[in-house]
Amino acid sequence: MSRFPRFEPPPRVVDASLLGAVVLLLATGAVSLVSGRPAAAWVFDVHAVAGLATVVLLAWKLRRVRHRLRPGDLDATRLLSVLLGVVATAALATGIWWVFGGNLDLGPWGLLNLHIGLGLVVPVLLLLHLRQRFALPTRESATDRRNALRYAALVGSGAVAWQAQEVANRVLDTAGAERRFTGSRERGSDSGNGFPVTSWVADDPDPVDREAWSLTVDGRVGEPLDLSYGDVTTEDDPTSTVDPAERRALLDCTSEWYSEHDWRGVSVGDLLDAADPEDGAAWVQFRSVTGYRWSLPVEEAGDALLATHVDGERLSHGHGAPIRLVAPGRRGFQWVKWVESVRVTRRRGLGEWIAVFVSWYDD
Ligand SMILES: Nc1nc2c(c(=O)[nH]1)N[C@H]1C(S)=C(S)[C@@H](COP(=O)(O)O)O[C@H]1N2
Ligand SMILES: [Mo]
Repeated sequence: MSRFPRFEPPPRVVDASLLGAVVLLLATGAVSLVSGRPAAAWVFDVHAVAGLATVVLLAWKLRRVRHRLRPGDLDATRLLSVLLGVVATAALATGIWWVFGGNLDLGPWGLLNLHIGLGLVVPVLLLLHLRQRFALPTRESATDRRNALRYAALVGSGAVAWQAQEVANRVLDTAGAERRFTGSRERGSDSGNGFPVTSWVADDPDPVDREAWSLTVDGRVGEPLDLSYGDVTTEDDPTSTVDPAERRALLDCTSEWYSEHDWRGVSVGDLLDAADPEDGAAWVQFRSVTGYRWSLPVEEAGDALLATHVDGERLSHGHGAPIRLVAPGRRGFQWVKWVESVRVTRRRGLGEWIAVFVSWYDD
C-alpha cells in the first residue's frame, strides 16, 4: 500500500493529471520560447510549478507500476512505457538541473537545449503510450472533493518549492542565480562583438561583401528604396542620407544565454517614413541573404533598428554584418542577421515559420 494514502489520488486521476501536466508543460514551454517580455514571466512560472508538480505525479505513477517491470516479460508495450518513464524523468531532471546552474557541453547545444529536446519527445511517446493504455477516470473519482484538495496541495507545494529554489540559488550562489526570468544566463554584455554567435539550424553564409551589398525596402510602399552600405551608416560617408539611430537592447536567445548592448544603425521607422507604406500595410518582413526571415507588426517595426554596430564596433560577420535586425523585447531568433530586404506586406507569410527551420545558404 501507499505510504501516503491520504495524499495520493486514485490511479486514473494520477494518470489523467499526468496527461494534463504534459499538455500544460508543452504549451507553456512552447510559448516560453517565443516570449521575452517581462509581462510574460508568468508563463515561465507556470511551466516551473507544473514541472515540479509533475515530479510528484510521476513518482506516484512509477511507484505504482514498477512491479510490472520484470525482465522476463518486457513486451513492446512495456518497453515503450519504460522509455516514456525514462525520457520524462530526464526532461524533468534537466529542467531542474538548469535552474540550479547546471551546464552540459553538447557541441552547439547545451543543457537547456537537451531539456527542450526531451520535452518535445515526451508528448510523442505519451501519445503512443495512450493508444495502448488509455482509460478515462471514473466519474466518482473525477468529482471527488478530496481529489480537488489533493490537487491544491500538489500545486501549492510546487509553488512553494519554486520559491524556495530562488532562495537556495541565491544562498548557495549558484550559476542558476543569474538567470533572467526566461531562464537565460548573461554572457558578454557590453563587450562589442564578444558575445556568443548563434545560428539556428544551418544558416552559415559566406561573409557578405559590403560593397556589393544593398538593402531594399519594398512591397506595399509608395517609394521603394535601394540603399548601399554608405546610405545606412554615417561611418564612411558623413553625407549619408539617414540619421544614425542608437538603442540599448537585450538579445535573449533560446539556447541558454542573453546579452545586452548599445546598438547603432538605422531606425526602421525612418526607413518606413522614407518608403511611405500604403494604407493597409500591416507587417514588415526582414529577410536575410540566407532566406531566413521574420515579420514584425508595422507599428512595432517602426521601433526596431537595423544595426551596423554594436557597442561602437562594426558588427562582425558572425553577428550579421553588414546589418542585422535589433527587435527589442523579441527573442533572439527573431533578430534576423545579414538582412538584405525589408518588405512591407498586408499579410504575414506563413512560410516564415518554415524558413526558420529550413533556411540555408546556397550559392
Ligand atoms: N539569418 C539568420 N539570422 C539569425 C539566425 C540565423 O540562424 N540566421 N539565428 C537567430 C538566433 S536563434 C539568435 S539567438 C540570434 C543570435 O545572434 P548572434 O549570433 O549575433 O548572437 O540571431 C538570430 N538571427
Ligand atoms: Mo537563438
